Amino acid sequence: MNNTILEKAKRTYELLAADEACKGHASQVKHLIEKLENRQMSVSIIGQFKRGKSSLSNAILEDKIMPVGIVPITSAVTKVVYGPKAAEVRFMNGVVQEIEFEELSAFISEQENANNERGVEEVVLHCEAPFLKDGLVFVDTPGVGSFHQNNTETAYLYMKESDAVIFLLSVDSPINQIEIDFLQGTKEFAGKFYFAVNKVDTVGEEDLKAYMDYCEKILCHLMETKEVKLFPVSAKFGQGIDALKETVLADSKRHAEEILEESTEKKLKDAISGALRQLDFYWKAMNMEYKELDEKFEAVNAAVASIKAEAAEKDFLFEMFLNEYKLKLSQTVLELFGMEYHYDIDQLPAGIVTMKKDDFLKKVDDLCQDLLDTLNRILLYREENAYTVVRRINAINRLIRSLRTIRDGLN
Ligand SMILES: Nc1nc2c(ncn2[C@@H]2O[C@H](COP(=O)(O)OP(=O)(O)OP(=O)(O)O)[C@@H](O)[C@H]2O)c(=O)[nH]1
Ligand SMILES: [Mg+2]
Repeated sequence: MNNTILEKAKRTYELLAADEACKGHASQVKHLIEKLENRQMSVSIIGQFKRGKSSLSNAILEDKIMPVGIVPITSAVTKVVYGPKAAEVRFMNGVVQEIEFEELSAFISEQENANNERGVEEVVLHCEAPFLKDGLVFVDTPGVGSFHQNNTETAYLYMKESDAVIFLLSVDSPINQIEIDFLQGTKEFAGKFYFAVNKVDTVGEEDLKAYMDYCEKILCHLMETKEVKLFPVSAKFGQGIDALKETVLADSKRHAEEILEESTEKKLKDAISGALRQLDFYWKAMNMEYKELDEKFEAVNAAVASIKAEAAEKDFLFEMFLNEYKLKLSQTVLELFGMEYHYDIDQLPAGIVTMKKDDFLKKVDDLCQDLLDTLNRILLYREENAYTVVRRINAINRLIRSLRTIRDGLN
């Protein structure tokens, strides 16, 4: 294997992991390294709402597992992996719940889980589709551009994770600005693109040709290439599905490494830029006037006190509340300092995982104290020792320089 990207990712990880201010970015890069080492490639279907993404997912997987419909449907990222049929919902608060396939709509459809009020992070399905047999992870995503802003935001957030993507258009509408913007965003992260045009069963040959020629020209321009292959398909009637599947599978066998390296390189660049932004906010926070910093620390202390008070009042002590407190505290730090504060969110089985009051309160205390100690340490709050301050400033400057050097060496 060409080790360059892997080595750069490892070097970046070492640098980030060594600095408490960059824990979240370190964990992002660690995930990239694991994916590259395990050659874990994903293929996601993305595009505007109602292009037929979920229908195409079902056609590719040869199983009607995704809910489809005439109104905006998919509201959560749905990953599919090879294995005996099973479905699990992963919630933002770390809870993982096994569900029956018949219950899927209740979690991933806009109608039954409007605005994602149930707090679904993602759904993972297992099925024995031949397409997945060699370890590909297949992903259906919410469509962009509908009235439901939450779906667009979820799709945009997920875009950062995609390796290979099938960008789905549909003959009932020529490519529009919403699709162009989304495609351009995805270009920053994905290592490979396939373009498919759905619903070809609804037009005659001549119209289809006109549509394909038109979209091809625009896509060549957007992708900055001379040639773009467009797969005409009908998810509803199975037309063209085999050609698309075979191409994706052949590439995933022969070129997985290249695709993953390309996507890792793009994602690494993004992670480093994120870490540099984080350090910039951190720098600003460190240089705040004492008065301003005092006010911010007071606000953090108030958030901590309110969480402790809330915890003390609880009658039922579910472990998932601890994750919810972590998310709340991270949000507070983000709002006050512009910085990300990373907590590991523990995965929990569904059902009622209760705790003893003493244990619960001790854990709440620990996670609050952890935040206060780290913030004090990294922001050198009220630090009087000039040597400590100079050493910290030098360390950050060194880190910034090293990260910039790695980033400048990436394509
Ligand atoms: N005629 C025809 N209709 C299709 C085809 N594929 C999907 N549809 C219809 O298009 C509508 C949307 O399909 P979905 O698969 O739910 O579309 P989606 O892109 O997943 O939609 P969102 O999840 O809301 O973004 C449904 O009414 C499907 O029956 C096709 O190949 N031909
Ligand atoms: Mg859908």
